[in-house]
Order: sequence, then structure tokens, then C-alpha cells
Amino acid sequence: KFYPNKNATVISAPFSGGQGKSGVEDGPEQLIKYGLLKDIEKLGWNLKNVNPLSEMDTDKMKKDENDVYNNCKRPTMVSDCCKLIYNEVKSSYEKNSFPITIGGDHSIGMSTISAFINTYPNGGIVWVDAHADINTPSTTESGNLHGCPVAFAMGLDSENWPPHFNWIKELKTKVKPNQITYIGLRDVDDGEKKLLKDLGIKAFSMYHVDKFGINEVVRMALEAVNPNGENPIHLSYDVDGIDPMYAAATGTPVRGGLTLREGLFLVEEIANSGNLVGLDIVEVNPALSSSAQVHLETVNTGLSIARCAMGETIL
Ligand code: B3U
Ligand code: MN
Ligand code: MN
Repeated sequence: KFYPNKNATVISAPFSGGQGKSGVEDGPEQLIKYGLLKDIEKLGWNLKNVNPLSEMDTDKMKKDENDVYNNCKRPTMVSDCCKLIYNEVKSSYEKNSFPITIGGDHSIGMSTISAFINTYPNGGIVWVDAHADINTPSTTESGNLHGCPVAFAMGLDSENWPPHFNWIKELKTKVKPNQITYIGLRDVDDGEKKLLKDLGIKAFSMYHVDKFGINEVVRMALEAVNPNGENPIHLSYDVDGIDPMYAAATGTPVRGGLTLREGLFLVEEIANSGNLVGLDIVEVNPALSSSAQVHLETVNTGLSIARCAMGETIL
């Protein structure tokens, strides 16, 4: 119902500035090398592939030791690159082309979900992750901005942001607490727990997946952000939401995650709702593969997420 012409834009975001490790900037290239575009085309989509960061010297930016603001690491790099990604995702949404943003680290989520909510102010966001990524520049202990994208898109504590992020502060629409839900959480900082609680965000941790089962958790998650069943949904998928058994090549793996089938079922179910309009697949870091097999497994997990989102069914 949202994309009758089946146009989609794969937005490569080879970006690692939101965290310290290198390698995650090669995620997009690896996903494409192992068949992302062909897989999606086979499902009947007309694809374009763009890279909004092609003109940025990200290697140089990452090495700039002066790019800090209070506790926040690389605010200039993250802000400049995320603004370009925002514009690309927004333009894809405006052209009625399904944006599939492939990272790169999850700081780019500030761009994708902001572009989504400024296109569809009544939309709902499902954030699949081991982490809540809702630290503010005041609460972050690591200073890594990939732990903060949700707080930026919500405009939380904006008085204390590095001024670099004024562009996001000035966006018309902010994500409201009843417009985002989480699945797969298992490593949440104390400051983040307080924010989730105070804001009343419906978050489904691995405890809830174990207690209720993934089917019920997806149902509850969709009900939370899309109570009438008609609003568009953006899915932001951090591969570390899935257990390191199936996706170990990622910057901050956490044991006890979603099984591969739980992680794909939730995508199938959201796609089935007919309301999925945008997707991110982030934090695939090929450089952190301990073997060729781990590399293949993680990349294939990313590809499976993409195919399920774009309509692949088992039967
Ligand atoms: N919450 C921690 C850890 C973390 C967040 N996102 C990832 N790791 N991938 C932080 O750094 O904010
Ligand atoms: Mn994340
Ligand atoms: Mn994560």
C-alpha cells in the first residue's frame, strides 16, 4: 500500500565516527558484495544505490583528536555525516522510494528516524538492538555517539548538546515516547533505564522475549507504536540485537540475544503488517570477524534481515 511502484533506495553509509573501532565503515560494501542489491531486486524492487558520504574524507575526520565536545567524541564528524544521511533518507521518503540505509555504526539512526518522523509525523519506530542507544550527551559514559541517536531524534536534553547538532534540534518534528519501541535489549545503562522509565517508552528486553515469546512481543511492540494498525513503520535494526552466535562481527556483541529465527520472524511480521516503509541495517563490522565463517555468518544475517523486510517469505 505504501510503495505501489516498488522503488527502493539503498543508502550506503560507510561510517564509523559514532564509536571507536574501525571496520564498520566497510559494512555496506560487504553487504553489497555478498548480494544485497540482487537479493532485493529478485523480490521485485527497482533499486538505486547511493552514498551520501562519497565526498567526505572520513578517514581524516576520524583521526582528528581535536574533534571532541565535553565528553562527546567526534561531534563534527558525526554531525556533518549524519546531516548528509538525513538529507538522503528524507529525499528517498519524499520520492516514495523505500529507504534501506546500511551502516556503518548506529549513530546514523539519528538521521534515519528523524527523516522518517519528519515525513510521517504519526509514524512508529521499532528499534531492534541489544542497547537502547538513548544516552544523551550528558548521560553517556563512553562518549560514543552511536549510543545516543534516539536521544537526538527525540530532542532530549537539547540544552546540553554540542552546538554541532543544532540542525537536528531545529527539525520540526521530534520522535515522541509513544512513537518508539525496542526489541532485544539486554545491555542498558543506568541513565538509559531512568530515561526509558520516566518517558514511559515501551521497551521489550530479552526478558520479555523469553517470558512472552517473540510473536507476542512483536504484537505488543506494534500495538505500542501503531495502535490503529495503519501508521507507517520504520525499522532500525542493529545486528547486535541478534545473538553473537549468528552475528559476532559487530562492535559490541552481547550474549543472550535473539536467535536467528526470532530476529528474522520479527522482521517478517512487521513486513507482513504492510506498514513497513523504511529500514536500517547497522553495526556489521567485517573487520571484527574471528574467522571467515564468522564473517560470512554476520554478513548473511544482515542480508536475511533485508530480504525479510522487503517481502521474502519461506513459502
Ligand atoms: N550504552 C553504551 C554501550 C553501547 C551503546 N550502543 C552500543 N554500545 N553499540 C554506550 O556507549 O552508550
Ligand atoms: Mn545500536
Ligand atoms: Mn547495539
